[in-house]
Amino acid sequence: MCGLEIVARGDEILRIEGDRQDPFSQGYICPKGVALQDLHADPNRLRHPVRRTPSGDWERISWETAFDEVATRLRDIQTRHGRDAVATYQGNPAVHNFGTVLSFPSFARTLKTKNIYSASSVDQLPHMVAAHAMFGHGLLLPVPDIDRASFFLVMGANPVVSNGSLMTAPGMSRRLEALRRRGGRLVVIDPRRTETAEMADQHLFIRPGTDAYLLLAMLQVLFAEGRVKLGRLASFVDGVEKLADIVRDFPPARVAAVTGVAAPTIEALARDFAAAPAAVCYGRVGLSIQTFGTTAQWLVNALNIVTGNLDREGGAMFPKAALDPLERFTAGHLGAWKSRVRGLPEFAGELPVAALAEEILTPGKGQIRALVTIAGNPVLSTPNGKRLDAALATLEFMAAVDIYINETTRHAHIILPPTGSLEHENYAAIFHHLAARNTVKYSPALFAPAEDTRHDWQIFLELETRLASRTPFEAVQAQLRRGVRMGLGVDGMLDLAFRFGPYGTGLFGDGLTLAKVKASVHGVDLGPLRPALPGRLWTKNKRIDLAPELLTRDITRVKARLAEADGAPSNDDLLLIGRRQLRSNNSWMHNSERLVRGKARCTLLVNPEDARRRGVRSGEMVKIVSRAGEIVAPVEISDEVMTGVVSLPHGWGHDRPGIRLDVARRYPGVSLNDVTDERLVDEVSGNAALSGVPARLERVAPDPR
Ligand SMILES: Nc1nc2c(c(=O)[nH]1)N[C@H]1C(S)=C(S)[C@@H](COP(=O)(O)OP(=O)(O)OC[C@H]3O[C@@H](n4cnc5c(=O)[nH]c(N)nc54)[C@H](O)[C@@H]3O)O[C@H]1N2
Ligand SMILES: Nc1nc2c(c(=O)[nH]1)N[C@H]1C(S)=C(S)[C@@H](COP(=O)(O)OP(=O)(O)OC[C@H]3O[C@@H](n4cnc5c(=O)[nH]c(N)nc54)[C@H](O)[C@@H]3O)O[C@H]1N2
Ligand SMILES: [Mo]
Repeated sequence: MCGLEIVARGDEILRIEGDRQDPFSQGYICPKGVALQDLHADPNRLRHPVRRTPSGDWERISWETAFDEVATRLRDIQTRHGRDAVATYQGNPAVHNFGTVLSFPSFARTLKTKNIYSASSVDQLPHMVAAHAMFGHGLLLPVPDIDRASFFLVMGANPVVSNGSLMTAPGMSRRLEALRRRGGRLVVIDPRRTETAEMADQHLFIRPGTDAYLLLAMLQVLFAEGRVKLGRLASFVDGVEKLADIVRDFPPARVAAVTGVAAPTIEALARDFAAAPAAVCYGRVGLSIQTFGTTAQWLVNALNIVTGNLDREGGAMFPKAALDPLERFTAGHLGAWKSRVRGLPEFAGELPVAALAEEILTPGKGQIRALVTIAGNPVLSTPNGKRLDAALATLEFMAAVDIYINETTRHAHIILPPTGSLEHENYAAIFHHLAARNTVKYSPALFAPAEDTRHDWQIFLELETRLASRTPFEAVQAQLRRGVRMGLGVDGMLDLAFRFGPYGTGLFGDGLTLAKVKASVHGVDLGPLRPALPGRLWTKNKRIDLAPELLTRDITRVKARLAEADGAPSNDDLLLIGRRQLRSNNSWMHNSERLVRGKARCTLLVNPEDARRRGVRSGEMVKIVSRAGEIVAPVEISDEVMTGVVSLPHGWGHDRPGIRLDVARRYPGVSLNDVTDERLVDEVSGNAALSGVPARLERVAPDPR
């Protein structure tokens, strides 16, 4: 979503800079944008399908052979073991790839399997479950109107580094500086004093996993002191009394010990938030990847609603993108079926990835025997990755649609590599829908695709066509569908989406078309976010439920845990959290020298007091031990983390045999997800609780060498 100006000669990129004329990003660029040139030129990037040989080498095969073999193997396994024996896992870059967004769903439907997984359940699933329960659609996600807010309460997010997530807004530091310049206030609640916290008026440490308590207490203060003011929302919000009832049991004094935030601080925060002309509470990954993920996201919405800040300028608003994903994707349903082994609920047709390894390893009807991964690296990105790593090695068949042979795809029998991101057109369908300003932008392919290569969407279409052709009649149908989609291409489909979208006027008229968007190379500004409720709600009665049964049920668990915390003897466990770094992108941009060089970054942050108590020193190697496993990492002593908390970035651990990442393997680090625990989940959604994992430190005897 950052406009880029790329200067190239032939196939060589000379320079990448931020596009100053982009109406949204206004010249902002981050190091990962610059590193696109390394991806483009990376000799490790696959350009042709490869098949693993019995000796563990890789041989090049033709696309036709690759498509035929993958389809035949998948279909054969489904014939022998049932439909659910084939699983798919879709990773994060899939959502950034318009071709995949368009074509993956029908490919997955063709498989007719219940075993559909994605990175959603190590990320934003709790947001979606809360949005579905309250607003009627899992993708109706409120976005902070950051450019007009006067009070920005950030919980479990570090937008200065992550650049904003479910809040697309390039140039976050600039936007936060502007907020403070206009007299606004920034408060950050995080177990680590982050880069965002450094810019804030106030930073509060919070014990990992306890945000629900803090939010309940803030709500309690607002109700008790008569500060609840829904304003125009009152006419379409239900459940205010029910919420008032629930929060009564959580006065600040009751939650101070468990959260680590003093009662008067909670009271003042609640009052200031309610008094601000336009305030917005924003809770992101740190709130979702914890055991109370969905409850926390529900309460964030509730706080915005009872202070009248939902759908208000400067509050939490709903963008209007040129292509509306709400129209295109399912609104969602929760728990229509459960995972076979542990009974975790599906949401919108997907099962939580925390269950993937056990579904592969546990024998019985419905056991997963084959897997297709798409733009994902679950060995490094999902809980207890080591166990999944072992599970993948037992599969009868695995295929990967990916550009690298990495920790996950090394288990594949066949890898189908798509073109690089500069070799196809780009439209950020999902991210315009989550943006802090309405804009539309299309980027044409900069380079012609290398010879004999395929785009992601073409790969799915080819596989789908083969899989859908069970009978001669179905084969004809599938070929026809393929013909239409090949003919339209991504451009054709996008043009139709614009014409029939919120800014279009159909086939005729002077509404938005792809041609118009293409003509504005820097992007088209469609203006600031505008109030959209109740019209945009997807609930049947066009009303918001502030206290839906699905969510309020979890309060029982919240209370039980609070009572447990009261009685628990203190032990020596620390709580392990992650952290993101500017020159990193989950697990997969570590093969760019410019992003990984310098001081080793995969260090364990330990508070000075915890370090002293355990006698560990800076630079020393320590073993981090959890229920799921153990890893060894160097200590970095820092009061950036609160006492009782340690932090390690995720996405590292490039020392596994068989990967083809020449740069990354020189900066391996260790994988945080070898110690995160697949058994720790947010019970409402099944999202992995990757943050706040109990762990202890052990000193490692000095290496005799
Ligand atoms: N402990 C801990 N774990 C976490 C997190 C955390 O905060 N803490 N964060 C979680 C979050 S939010 C996420 S989103 C997940 C990410 O988890 P994943 O999506 O599983 O992992 P990525 O590292 O994003 O891997 C992306 C893969 O896509 C490939 N790729 C890149 N571009 C393309 C493309 O255009 N097409 C195709 N087909 N492939 C491509 C890359 O080679 C790489 O293999 O990690 C999660 N894991
Ligand atoms: N540079 C860079 N940018 C990225 C990515 C990347 O890997 N690198 N990944 C992208 C992706 S896939 C995503 S989803 C977004 C995520 O975007 P963000 O949500 O902004 O990502 P994080 O930096 O992981 O921020 C999570 C914060 O939650 C804190 N935290 C952990 N546990 C708790 C808790 O229990 N309570 C509270 N209150 N805080 C807690 C952590 O200390 C951390 O500061 O970033 C995206 N942008
Ligand atoms: Mo993510």
